[in-house]
Amino acid sequence: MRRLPPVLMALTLLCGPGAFSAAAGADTPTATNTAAAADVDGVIVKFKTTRPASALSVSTTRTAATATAADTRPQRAQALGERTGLRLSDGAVVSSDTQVIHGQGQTTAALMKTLAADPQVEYVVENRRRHAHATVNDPLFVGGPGVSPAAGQWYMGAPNAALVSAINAEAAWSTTTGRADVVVAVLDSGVRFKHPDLDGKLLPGYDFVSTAITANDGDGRDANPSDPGDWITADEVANTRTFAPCYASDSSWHGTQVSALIGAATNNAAGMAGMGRHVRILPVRVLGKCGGHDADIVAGMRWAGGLHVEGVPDNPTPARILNLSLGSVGDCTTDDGRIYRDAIAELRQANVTIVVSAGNNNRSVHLPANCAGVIAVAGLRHAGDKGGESSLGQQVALSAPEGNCVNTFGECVYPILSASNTGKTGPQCPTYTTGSNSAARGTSFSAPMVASTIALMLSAQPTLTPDQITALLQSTARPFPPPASGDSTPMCSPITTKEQINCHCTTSTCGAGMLDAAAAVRAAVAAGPTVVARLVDAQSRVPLNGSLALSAAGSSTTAGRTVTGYQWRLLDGGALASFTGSTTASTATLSAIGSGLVTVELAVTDNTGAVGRSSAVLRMGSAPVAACGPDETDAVPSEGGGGAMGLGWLAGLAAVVALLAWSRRRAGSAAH
Ligand SMILES: [Ca+2]
Ligand SMILES: [Ca+2]
Repeated sequence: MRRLPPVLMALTLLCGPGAFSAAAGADTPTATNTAAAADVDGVIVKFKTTRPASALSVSTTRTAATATAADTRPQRAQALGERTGLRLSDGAVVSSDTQVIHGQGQTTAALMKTLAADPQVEYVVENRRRHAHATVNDPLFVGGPGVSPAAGQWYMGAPNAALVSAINAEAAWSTTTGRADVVVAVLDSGVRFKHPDLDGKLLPGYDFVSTAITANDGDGRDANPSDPGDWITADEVANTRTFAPCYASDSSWHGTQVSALIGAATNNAAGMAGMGRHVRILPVRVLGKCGGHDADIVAGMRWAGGLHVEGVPDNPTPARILNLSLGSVGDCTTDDGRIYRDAIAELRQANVTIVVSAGNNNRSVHLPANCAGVIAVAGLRHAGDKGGESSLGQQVALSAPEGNCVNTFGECVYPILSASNTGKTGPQCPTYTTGSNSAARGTSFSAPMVASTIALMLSAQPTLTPDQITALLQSTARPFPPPASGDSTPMCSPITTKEQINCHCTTSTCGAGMLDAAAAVRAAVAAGPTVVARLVDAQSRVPLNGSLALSAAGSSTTAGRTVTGYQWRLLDGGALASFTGSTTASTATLSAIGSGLVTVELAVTDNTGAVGRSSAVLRMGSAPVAACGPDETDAVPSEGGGGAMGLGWLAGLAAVVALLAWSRRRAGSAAH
């Protein structure tokens, strides 16, 4: 087994100490090649079989130390001890001629040496402890002592009595780990491209914020959706009319947090895991300082889904899923919602599924989450009741964790851990939100859990329509837990004009139930004949000149059919990696011959000729270098979307004019 790199080796960060303290010291227990004494439990002895097993020197007289009424193990220790002069006892049986032997009063090495010299012994090896392989090796996924929050990414695991609302994403990965050609657009504040858990996972995207004062990047629309920060000073609130509706605040890095929940590099032995694993993120910047405006949000939605927006180059990588963790008060059925209604109808026609967070005002669902045709997501506490912030009402489709603290002081116990940046104004160091001063909570984080699940569903069953997806998510959602006896927390009320902080969810206030990603993905597979190609990557980064074992284990086809063929190929990055050996078997070996990203595809064929595909973006060679500090050049990836910079300024100017003509008031949509 190749030694796994230390947790932080992949994070070549130019940050001061402390920025990644959450991950420090959390190494994987399987990483060492030499077992500590505590990990060795006796030695395994293979006895020679030149004579029948019954003729081996097996004592029928049990020693006092080992004999019990139920002990039917072969009793070899006594005779072996008599021959070697050691005090030995019998242990677990491996086979008819192989058994654990425990020794007393000598080291394991001395015991092995003595026993190996016995004429009836073929060989002796340590009986070492092994550990279950984590499905992914990202240290923050697991959490534990020294990690903040200690619960790690609790919201993605299997639900249990304590973590009732966990979404079962880990189990969904046994069906699919996502396809690189399934794109989720994140309509948000932009993103930090060079965060080590996002580097390479992001498509170029676009900046749709049309006013420079909101955009905070010196111009209007342009081809760079990187997030320059959205901080607001007290002076700006007091003296700048645009910012009067907002509070003074540090930069939120909201889009980075939402993006990483969906698509953080996973199984790279660093940082966090992303729910969509191999799916790609399309960052569409629509929010800046003090939120964003309807015109920019709707233009960004239309563009993200592949529709044409005047003055902007068409999107070369349209998204099947839009995630909007934003909104504000308003009713979609009135004139407030008209522009959203029109865009939603167009996007649904284009087979685009739209996920929107319900809002954080603990009253009625925000706009655009209350528009028909979108999937509105409310927020749950870890225990399955409604989170304090979450809005609620009939328009909610289903619910997912939003993070909650439990404690009223000290560490937040169950926040939503995600990627972020240490900069209070402009960007500084890549980091992760923790349970202390940056605890992330709110329905902004519930929506991407649903968006990621849809991305996995479409990875397994690409033909699903938005209505089918909604129905499958709802039919597979787990029921809200009933209140325990003596629980004084009220039931959530469908009368949403009054504040409802923490309450017990009902299907008329929090949707059909609690998101179950694994059940939803399984249901997506069952929804139609399909071949599921499951690409298993032992590790998503391959050292230069190293190799990676890939497997199609878990690939399947509809009942009654059989898988008949496999085909592995590189969709891009052919100069950086090559296959060693067969590319038509159920396993393949990929070797790194350069540094950079490659996309690997597995195609699985069944006996009817139906083909299923799965793809993964893997990093060859050196780890990404995360630049840090105000001089950071947050370069947009080169593929696609190029050549738009020159038009961006003009497009921005046109958009400002259009915005002024269209709207006489601010919509003031804010991040949830
Ligand atoms: Ca701009
Ligand atoms: Ca990671």
